[in-house]
Amino acid sequence: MLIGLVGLPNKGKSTLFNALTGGSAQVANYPFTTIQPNEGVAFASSPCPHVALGLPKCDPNNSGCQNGIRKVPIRLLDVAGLVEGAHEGKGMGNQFLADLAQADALIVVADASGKTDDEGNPTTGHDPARDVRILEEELQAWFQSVVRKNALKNKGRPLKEFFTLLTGLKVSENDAAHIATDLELPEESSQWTKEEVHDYAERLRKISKPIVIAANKMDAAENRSAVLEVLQKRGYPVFATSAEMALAKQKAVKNGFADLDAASGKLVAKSEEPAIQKALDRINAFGDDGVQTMLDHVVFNSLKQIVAYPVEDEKKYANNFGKVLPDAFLLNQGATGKELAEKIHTDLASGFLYAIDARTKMRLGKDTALKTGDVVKIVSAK
Ligand SMILES: Nc1nc2c(ncn2[C@@H]2O[C@H](COP(=O)(O)OP(=O)(O)O)[C@@H](O)[C@H]2O)c(=O)[nH]1
Ligand SMILES: [Mg+2]
Repeated sequence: MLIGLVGLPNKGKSTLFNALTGGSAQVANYPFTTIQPNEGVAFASSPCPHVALGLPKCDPNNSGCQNGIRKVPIRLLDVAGLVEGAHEGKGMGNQFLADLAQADALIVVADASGKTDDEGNPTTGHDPARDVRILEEELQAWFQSVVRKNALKNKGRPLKEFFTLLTGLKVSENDAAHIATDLELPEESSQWTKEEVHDYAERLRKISKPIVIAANKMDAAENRSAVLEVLQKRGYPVFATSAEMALAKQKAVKNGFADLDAASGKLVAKSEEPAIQKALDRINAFGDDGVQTMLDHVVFNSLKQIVAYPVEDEKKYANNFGKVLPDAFLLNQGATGKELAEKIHTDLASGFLYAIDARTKMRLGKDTALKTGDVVKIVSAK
């Protein structure tokens, strides 16, 4: 799972990236090993079943558990340089677009305070909807150029082969074909009109790169509800965020100035010093920084993921070494026990016999979809 942070310069992408990946060093084993310089590990959060099962604790291995919340790692990409004209190669734009092709979803970072212009220079009264529109136009132009290029390349060949060419954009051949049928496009892709290329690219973009908007720098916005309303008109989910507040909160805890009260999400001062108290009061007064809520929305709503927990010993909710709920896996909504087996190991999947719901100790039907929080024992011939 790869999520890209995109936006015009100085809107807060890197700050958001740092806020979301800050704690990543604390979790030892990620299910992926190669991490690019601008890539980090962030965490989708979901209630850990150890709480509802009344277990004293869990022993997370591929994930973390904080205050009863399971933290499932995902990859996050800070994509700088997606400026106006990027699709024509401006500012090494093509390279950034190539990085983005692998993303499953995008967070478009807008400056809700209106205090940075298109180039990232200080200003006042900048329309934050522009921050989204320019990005949208760049993404659209990029998708159009990819579609046009491959449509011409596929001249004289069956349309089926054109869909295969698009898989680099992380779109399934099924989805690519479905859109073409829906738009009633001609079989010969090199004959598609400009409008047909535009419409096809737009549908492809929306399905392969779902967007949410971070209305960032909300702490510095003058009229929060007005800004949100303007951004909501773009037609994507909008989240009021303050990456700066999120980072400040983490730093206050890390530096020993405060504890985080899990229930209220507020900082509790550990120091009597007025300057520190004042800084903490400011953070607490702002309230929810919105950053984690937004990421969870991307994973569980935009990308329709669930979290499932495989165990070998369903009576103890543990693996063979007695480790309780060691692993958490993200799966597509609708995934079955077999698909969970595929995520774990190819042997487990090829020898798959059936799955057991550890809560009920009952066999799951072959086609039964797993639910988020399910604890599952896979029974395999291998
Ligand atoms: N007030 C405020 N400033 C922010 C916030 N997020 C980022 N900034 C500031 O905006 C500037 C640009 O941030 P940066 O993350 O480097 O932007 P990028 O170019 O999009 O990566 C820096 O001075 C940040 O401190 C926020 O939530 N609130
Ligand atoms: Mg940056």
